[in-house]
Amino acid sequence: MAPTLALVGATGAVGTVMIDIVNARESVPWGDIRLIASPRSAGKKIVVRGEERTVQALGPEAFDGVDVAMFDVPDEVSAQWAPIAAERGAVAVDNSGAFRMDPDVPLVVPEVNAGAIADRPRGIIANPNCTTLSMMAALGALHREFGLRELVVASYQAASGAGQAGVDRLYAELAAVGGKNVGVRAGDVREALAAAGLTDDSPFPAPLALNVVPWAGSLKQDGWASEELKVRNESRKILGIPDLRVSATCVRVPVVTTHALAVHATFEREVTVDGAHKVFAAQPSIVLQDDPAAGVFPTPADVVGNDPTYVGRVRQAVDFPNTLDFFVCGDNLRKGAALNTYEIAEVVAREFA
Ligand code: 2RA
Repeated sequence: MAPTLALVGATGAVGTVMIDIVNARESVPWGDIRLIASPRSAGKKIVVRGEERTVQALGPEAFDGVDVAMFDVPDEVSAQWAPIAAERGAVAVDNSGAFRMDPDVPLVVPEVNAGAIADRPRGIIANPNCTTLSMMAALGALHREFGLRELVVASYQAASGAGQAGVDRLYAELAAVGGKNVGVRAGDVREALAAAGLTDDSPFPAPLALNVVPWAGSLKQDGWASEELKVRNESRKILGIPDLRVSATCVRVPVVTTHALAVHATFEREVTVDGAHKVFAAQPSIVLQDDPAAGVFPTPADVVGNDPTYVGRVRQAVDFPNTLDFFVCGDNLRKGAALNTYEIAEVVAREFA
């Protein structure tokens, strides 16, 4: 029988993208599709694959008869409810940070480590953080061919990584600084925001309009930001390289959606730009845009709304043997969140065929 899918967090920002993805699929492997959200959103009607469905309130019974439950909810909601879904017989595919580093929960990017899905003692599969995910298709493909040894990355993260509040804040700040002679004197951006009344709490620790902010996430030990440690720990787990040397600097930029990363990756074996191009070209989920002489390289403004990982600016590092530098862009709400979660669910659905 075709499995039943539940979407928990159906009315949230990522849940909404998830529904778009389900609606855009040519065909789906699901029998029933159930929408679940907080009691506040229960009763809302949403059309999924041509059929109007009523959002159910999150509760233990909502998982009865569910085979695969995708969670797009805050960490604490997943931490409480994904185990309940699993106890009730569903495979929980979770897009929060609650289980990513749990040794009994696989952390999966299907084109990199789909095999890990089978080993899920808790009945839960985790989806990586969007920053890690945005580069993982490219890194996984290169690792298979050349053996990754060291990774140094700088991220350029979009405002929507901080949720709708991040997007709203960026637009408000852009409106406050737009069309004026701002950004020419230290402090004048802050003054323009204050003049526009933007003195309330921002999701960002400094102005984002006309600026870049070297901070994403929360403060962890020794001055590291949580996002930077996620890049390190999640890359190690997904790639199956527990001693991978990783150093990351995460930066927020005034982009609405689509994370970008500058990657400096060192390999066991000799690498060439041609060899890397061939590897990228062979990976269906990667689009290679690498012709700088013609002005061809990926940028968030051209990538947003698309599913693949876009790769360009591939160079052989001049002073570092076996090392490539390249630039990747990935829509943090699609492959970085909803799409990868859904792709994991599709792999699990094959178990029911
Ligand atoms: C961010 N990666 O961009 C985070 C969201 N999970 O803030």
